[in-house]
Amino acid sequence: MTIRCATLPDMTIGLESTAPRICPLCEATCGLELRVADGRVVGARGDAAHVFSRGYICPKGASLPQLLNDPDRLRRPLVRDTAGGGRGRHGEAGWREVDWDEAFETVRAGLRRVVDAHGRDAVGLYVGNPNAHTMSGSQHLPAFSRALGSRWRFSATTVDQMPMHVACGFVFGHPSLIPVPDLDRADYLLMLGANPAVSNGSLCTAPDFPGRLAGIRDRGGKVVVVDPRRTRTAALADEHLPIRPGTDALWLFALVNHLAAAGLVSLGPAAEHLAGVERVVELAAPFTPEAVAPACGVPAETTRRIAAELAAAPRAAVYGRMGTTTVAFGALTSWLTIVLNALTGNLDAAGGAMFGRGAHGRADRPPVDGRARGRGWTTGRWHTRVRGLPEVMGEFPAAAMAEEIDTPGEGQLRALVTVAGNPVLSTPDARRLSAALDTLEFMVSVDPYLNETSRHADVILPPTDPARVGHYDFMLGALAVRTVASYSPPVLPPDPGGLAEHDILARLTLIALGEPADADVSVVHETLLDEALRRAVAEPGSPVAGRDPAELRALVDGESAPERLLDVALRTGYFGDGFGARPDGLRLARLLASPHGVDLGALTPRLPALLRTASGKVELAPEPLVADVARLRATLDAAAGAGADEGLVLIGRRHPRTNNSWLHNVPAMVKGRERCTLLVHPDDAARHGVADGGRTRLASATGTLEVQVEVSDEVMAGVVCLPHGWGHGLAGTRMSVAAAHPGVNTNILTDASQLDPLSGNAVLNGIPVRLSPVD
Ligand SMILES: Nc1nc2c(c(=O)[nH]1)N[C@H]1C(S)=C(S)[C@@H](COP(=O)(O)OP(=O)(O)OC[C@H]3O[C@@H](n4cnc5c(=O)[nH]c(N)nc54)[C@H](O)[C@@H]3O)O[C@H]1N2
Ligand SMILES: Nc1nc2c(c(=O)[nH]1)N[C@H]1C(S)=C(S)[C@@H](COP(=O)(O)OP(=O)(O)OC[C@H]3O[C@@H](n4cnc5c(=O)[nH]c(N)nc54)[C@H](O)[C@@H]3O)O[C@H]1N2
Ligand code: SF4
Ligand SMILES: [Mo]
Repeated sequence: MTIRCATLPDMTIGLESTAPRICPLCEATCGLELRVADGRVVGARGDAAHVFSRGYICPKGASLPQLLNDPDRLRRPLVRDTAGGGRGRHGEAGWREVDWDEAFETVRAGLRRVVDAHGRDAVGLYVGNPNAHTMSGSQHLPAFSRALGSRWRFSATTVDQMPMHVACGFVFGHPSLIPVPDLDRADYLLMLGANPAVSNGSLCTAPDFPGRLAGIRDRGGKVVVVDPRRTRTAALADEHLPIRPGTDALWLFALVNHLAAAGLVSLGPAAEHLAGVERVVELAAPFTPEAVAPACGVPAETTRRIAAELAAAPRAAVYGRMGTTTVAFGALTSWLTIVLNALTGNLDAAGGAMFGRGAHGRADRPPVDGRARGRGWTTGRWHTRVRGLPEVMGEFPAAAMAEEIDTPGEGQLRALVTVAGNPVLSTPDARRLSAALDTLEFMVSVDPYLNETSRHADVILPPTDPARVGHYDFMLGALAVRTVASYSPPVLPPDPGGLAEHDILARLTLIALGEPADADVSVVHETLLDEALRRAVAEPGSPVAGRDPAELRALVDGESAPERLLDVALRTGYFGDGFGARPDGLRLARLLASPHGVDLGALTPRLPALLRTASGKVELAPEPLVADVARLRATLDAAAGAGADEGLVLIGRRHPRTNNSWLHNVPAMVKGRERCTLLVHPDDAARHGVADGGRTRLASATGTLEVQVEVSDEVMAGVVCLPHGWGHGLAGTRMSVAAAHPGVNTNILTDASQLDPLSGNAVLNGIPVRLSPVD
C-alpha cells in the first residue's frame, strides 16, 4: 500500500507497516521495502515487486534504518559558539543548538558581512555527491547556486566524472549526453576502471549490476575487465587484464590502431551521423599495440585479440569508469571509449552504448532543415585566479579550492557554503584544504553530520532525513539501462522541529537574494514552478508547447513543492500526459498509483535528434581533444626511454560497505576487520621489507601517512592500493562510531597540482608513492 504520510495524522503507533522507498545511497536506485513501527524506520529489504531492481539489495541499502536512526545525526541547526574560541580552533569550539530562525539570521549576517566587504565573488559553493541522490539537489540547489551569483562553484564532479562530461560535450555537443552500456542486450562488455560488483555501477544505473553481468555470460557473451587490481568484478568476468594505472588512453588508442590496421572498422547504424573517423584513425597511428605495451603492461598480441573480439561481437560496449576518469588523461580516455563504440558500430545501437532517457526526459527538439543542431559546447569561459584553470560546466576544479582560499590578494575566496559534501576527506591535498577552511571569514555547511568538513563551519544546517522527504531520481534516470519511472513519497511525517532540504535551500536562496532571513519560502517554490511551466510551453516539441502557463499551474498536482515540481517535469516531458493532451502519459498521480515503479522499456536509438553539436554530427575528432593527443604521445616516447623500474604508484578502492566518506558512522558498515589497509603485491612487500599486518610509511609528493599493510597478489606489482573516505576521529567532529574506526585520509597524499587539463579533474589514481619503515 502506498502511504503519503502527509495525509496520515500520526503513523501507526505500535503497529508495523511497510512503505516502498528508492534507496538514495548509490546510482543503482534499488527499490526497497521499509518497515515502519512507532514512527521509525526499523527494517529494510529489497522490494521484490520493483520493476527495475526486482528485490536486489546490498548491505548498504539494508543498513538504511541504522543510518536514519543514527543518534549522531544532527536534527537541529548548530551555530559556532564564538565565545568558546572562535574560528580556527575547532578542537575547542563549542556549538549551540539554535532554532532555524536564529541559524538563518546568523547565515544572513555572515554572508552579508563578506559580500559587503569583498563582493559576491568572495563566496564559494561546494556541492557533494549526495545531491545526485536527492530531489532538492536537482530542484532547489541550482536556484540557490544562481542566487549566490558567484563564479566560485566547485563540486565532487571534478574528483569523479568530469572527463566524461568533457568528452561528451565536445563529441555530442552537450556534456550530459553520456552513453551507457546497454547491459541487458550486449554480447561483449569491455570494462575499464570500474568495479560495479562493489560500487553497484556508476554512469550506468543498473540495479543488480552483477546479475546483469552474469546475464551477458549466460547469453554466451563475454565480459573483459581491465584493472590494475583483480577486483570482485574481475573475478566475475571471463578475462581480467591488469594494466598500469593511468595508461588506458594509450591502450584504447592501440585498439583503435589495430581495428584500422586490420580493416575491422565497421560504423554500423550511426555511420551517416559520424564526422572525423579518418582523423581519429590517423591520430591512432603512433599507438601500435607494440608501442604501448611497455607503458601499459599489456602484451601486443592480447591487445590485438581484444580489438578483434570487440569487432567480431554482434553487440558490444566499451565502458570506462573511475579508473579511467581520475587520471592525468581522463578526457582522452573517456573520449576513446566513445570512439571505440563508434568504430565498432555499437554507438546508439541496441546492445552497444546507448543514450538513456529519464522518465521526465525532455522531448527531442524537432530538426531544423532536416538536422538536429545545437550551438556546440565549450569550456574556459572564465578562469581561476591563482592557476588560471578553465571553467568547465560552470565550475572550477575542487583541487583549486584550497589555493583560492589561502592565497591572499584581490578576488580571494573568503566564505564558503558546502551542501552535502565532505571535501576534507574527498578532495586532493586534504591537509592544506583543512587548514584553508579555518582561515575563511564565514562558512556554512548544509549537512546532517558534524564531520571533518562541517567542523570548520560557523553554521551547520542539517536537513531532515531521507525517510521524511520524497524521492525521485532526476539525475540518474538518463544514465539508466532502461527507462523507469519511480517515485517514493515520504515514508515518515515531517519532523516538527526539523527542516527539509528543499526548504533549507529555499531560505538560503532568499538570503542570497538579499531577502530577510525569515522570508516566505513559498515564493521560491512558486517561482521554480512558474519557471518550469514557462520553459515547457516555450519548448519546441514539448507536449504543452504554446499552452498558457497559468492554465497549467491550476492543474498541477502534489502535496509539497518537490511533488509539484516533479508533476510538472513528468507531465511536460517526453513520456508526459501533457496536462491532458495524452491521457495515458506520465504524471505524479500515476507514479503514486504505481509504488513499484513504471517500466517504460529498453533504450531506443536517438541519433541524430539529440545531438547539440554545431554540425549536427557526432564529432569524433573535436579540436580540443585532438590537441591533447600530443601530450599523450609524449608519455609514449618517455615510456620507451624509461627503465623497467618505475617505482610504486597508488590507486584507490571501494568496499561494499562504504559510501565515500559518510557511512562509517553506521555500526554495520564498519564491523569486522580493518578495511583501511594498503594492499601491497608480495614482490613489492619483499622489496620494501614490509610484512602482512605490519605498518608502513606511505609518502607522496604532497604528504605522508602511516598505514597497515595487507600483502596481496590482487594488485599488480608496482601498484599499491588504499581506499578513500577514511581519516575520521578528528578533533571537534561528532561521529562516535566512525571515530572508533578512523582509518587514514588517502587524500593527504593526492597532489592538487595534478589535473587532467581539459576537465580539471583531479588525478586520484596512479600517484607516485614511496614506502619506508615506520620509526
Ligand atoms: N582518493 C580518492 N578520493 C575520492 C574518490 C576516490 O575514488 N579516491 N572518489 C571521489 C568521488 S567518486 C566522489 S563522488 C567524491 C565524493 O565527495 P563528497 O561528495 O565531497 O563526499 P562524500 O563523502 O560523498 O560526502 C557527502 C556529505 O554529504 C552529507 N550528506 C549525506 N546525505 C545528505 C543529504 O541528504 N543532504 C545533505 N545536505 N548532506 C548529506 C554527508 O554527511 C557528507 O558530509 O569523493 C571523491 N574522492
Ligand atoms: N560500495 C561503494 N559503492 C560506491 C561508492 C563507494 O564509496 N562505495 N561510491 C560511489 C561513487 S561516488 C562512485 S563515483 C562509484 C564509482 O564506481 P566504480 O568506478 O565502479 O568504482 P571504483 O571502485 O572506484 O572502481 C574503479 C576501479 O578502477 C581501478 N583503477 C584504478 N586506476 C586505474 C587505471 O588507471 N586504469 C584502470 N583500467 N583501472 C584503474 C581500480 O582498481 C578500481 O577497481 O561508486 C559508487 N558506489
Ligand atoms: S546497490 Fe545502491 S541503491 Fe541498491 S541497495 Fe545498495 S546502496 Fe542502495
Ligand atoms: Mo562519485
